[in-house]
Amino acid sequence: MISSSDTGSAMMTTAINWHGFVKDLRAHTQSAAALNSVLALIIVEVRQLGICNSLWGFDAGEFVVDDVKKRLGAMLKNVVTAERIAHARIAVIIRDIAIPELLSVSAQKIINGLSKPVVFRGEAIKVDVSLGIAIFPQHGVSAESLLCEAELALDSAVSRACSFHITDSPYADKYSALFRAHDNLQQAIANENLGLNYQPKFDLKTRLPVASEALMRWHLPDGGRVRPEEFIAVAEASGIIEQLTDWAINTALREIAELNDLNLKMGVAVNVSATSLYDPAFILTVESALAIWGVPPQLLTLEITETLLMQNPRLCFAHLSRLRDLGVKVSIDDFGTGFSSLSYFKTIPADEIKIDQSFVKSMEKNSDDEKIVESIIGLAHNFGHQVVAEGIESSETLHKLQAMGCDIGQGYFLAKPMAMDKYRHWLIAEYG
Ligand code: G
Ligand code: G
Ligand code: MN
Repeated sequence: MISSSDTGSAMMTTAINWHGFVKDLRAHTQSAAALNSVLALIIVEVRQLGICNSLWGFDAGEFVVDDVKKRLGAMLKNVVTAERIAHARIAVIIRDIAIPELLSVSAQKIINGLSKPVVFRGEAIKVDVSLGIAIFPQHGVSAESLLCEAELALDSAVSRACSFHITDSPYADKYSALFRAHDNLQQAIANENLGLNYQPKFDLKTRLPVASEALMRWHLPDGGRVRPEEFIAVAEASGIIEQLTDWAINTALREIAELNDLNLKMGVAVNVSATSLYDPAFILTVESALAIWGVPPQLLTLEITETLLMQNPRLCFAHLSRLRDLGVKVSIDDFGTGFSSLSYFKTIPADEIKIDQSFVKSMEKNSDDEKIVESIIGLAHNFGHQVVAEGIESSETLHKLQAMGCDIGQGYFLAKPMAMDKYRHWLIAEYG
């Protein structure tokens, strides 16, 4: 039997109305476009709703969401819609924004207004929120791109532990256009719009190239090229990163196998995003790619960024160990930026440490950075890892690194990234 108070709180439930909200947002962006006015989309996330549910029950969680929604509707003038769009998220549309620069003041007002505890059955429940904000037309001209912007801004607020974030660039519009232009990734690959550039890595004792790092490029029809740091995040968010990583590994191994056939036996390093590494199927992808292209596993290095590794070290370490069991080498990229503790360092299943280029580039000017580089080299050697310095831009830096006993070097001073044709010719001309 349902008690009367249960019935009362069940009625408090605010249904998730994503479709209704998107329809509203479309209508409001269209009228704002017609009236030449500015509107703001704010996504409010109620933090720790799960904890609230566990402590006080689901009724309490629902009550909190409903209360936040009501308060949001009443708090600011010009709020045209406040809808629950996900379990812990409420989206608000504010129209006729006269001075977009003042939105941060509105955001602060919302945060203050929501900081007063919600009282549920005599309990004062403290509400903690994060806000993601995007502005029409500045950050997106469609409802979808605006939503994407606001969601990204919210993620960014949450990951930086800030209470709110206003998106700073029209990122989604640019990339949704990019993705639309190519229909899907398969087509981009089939049309050979993706390519790898190879940047040599040199043995610093012999100055001979020992391997290269494969760096992905997206070639646009207008001749422009997009660098991975600009599209990897989008690929991760849209779920096509596995295909991209798969493509990068297979392409790199195919091209390296062709070099092997020419007696140019060179290793290759492929950058792998942590999202791909988390996937247990990734190990199988690597194993089958090695078999397909007939490349000995020792010639493949996988570079994983230290920061990403430290977000879930247990899972990453387990998968990296299995990759090393295949005979593949593991390199910790951008080392020095991820604050791994020494207790982690001793257990990292790695063959190679790549010192982040920011330290290497400023070695000449900054003696602290020089000390950091020297310390990393010593630390890595003590744990039996090979050390790579990336971002070598001058002969002074090169000589210092050689004197410090750094094993491998990479950088514009030694060689820039090259397309495969150029890389092959370069290898033949210099070392063939
Ligand atoms: O290639 P630069 O030339 O712009 O590379 C920028 C960043 O993108 C680097 O941090 C590099 O590690 C990363 N990167 C390059 N190619 C790939 C790739 O194939 N996959 C992933 N996940 N990252 C890549
Ligand atoms: O994060 P990752 O180490 O994978 O980044 C490699 C990136 O560094 C690529 O974008 C590559 O083009 C770039 N790079 C390589 N050598 C140098 C260098 O000497 N100077 C600068 N500025 N960038 C470099
Ligand atoms: Mn790298």
